[in-house]
Amino acid sequence: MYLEKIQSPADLKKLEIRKLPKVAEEIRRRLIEVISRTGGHLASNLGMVELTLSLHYCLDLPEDKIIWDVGHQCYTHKILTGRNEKFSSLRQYQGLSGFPNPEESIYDVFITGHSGTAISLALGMSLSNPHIRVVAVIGDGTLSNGLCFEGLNNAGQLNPIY
Ligand SMILES: Cc1ncc(C[n+]2csc(CCOP(=O)(O)OP(=O)(O)O)c2C)c(N)n1
Repeated sequence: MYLEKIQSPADLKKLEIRKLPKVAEEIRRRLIEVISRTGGHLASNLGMVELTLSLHYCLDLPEDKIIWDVGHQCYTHKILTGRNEKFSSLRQYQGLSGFPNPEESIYDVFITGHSGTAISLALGMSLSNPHIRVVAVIGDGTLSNGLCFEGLNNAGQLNPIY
């Protein structure tokens, strides 16, 4: 089992890329095992496994930031950032939140739950610190949100990539 050895993104980066499909498989099993008991966003998280693995493999968290837009797609992120063991308490009393929460982990940047704010948020963070990489993760459902278009327009004009 790879998951038992991954307590932080640094542990993930020690693995060769060819091992990542096996990690993805283990994460999917864990998601199904826990969510079938606790409830939660199953499909959104099953769809986010490879993307999250890639982001954690390429970025350097917690210096770099990932902003989860609706927030409910962050379960793989939780599993990879030292919360796998506690993941069985997802959405239970005193357990892990179903959303990102900075009080829960240094790898969570903001509490998100309403959709549409990620792009503007990522843009602001990127402008305030040009030395880090900030990624906004948003779904197709959210992208038609007016706030997203405002964020994209701003990003196009302010051009945060130096
Ligand atoms: C401002 C706002 N409006 C409506 C909702 C209700 N809502 C929760 S999830 C969701 C759809 C999100 O779809 P998508 O961004 O594609 O993410 P997915 O669930 O597919 O991962 C909506 C409309 C919300 N969270 N915030």
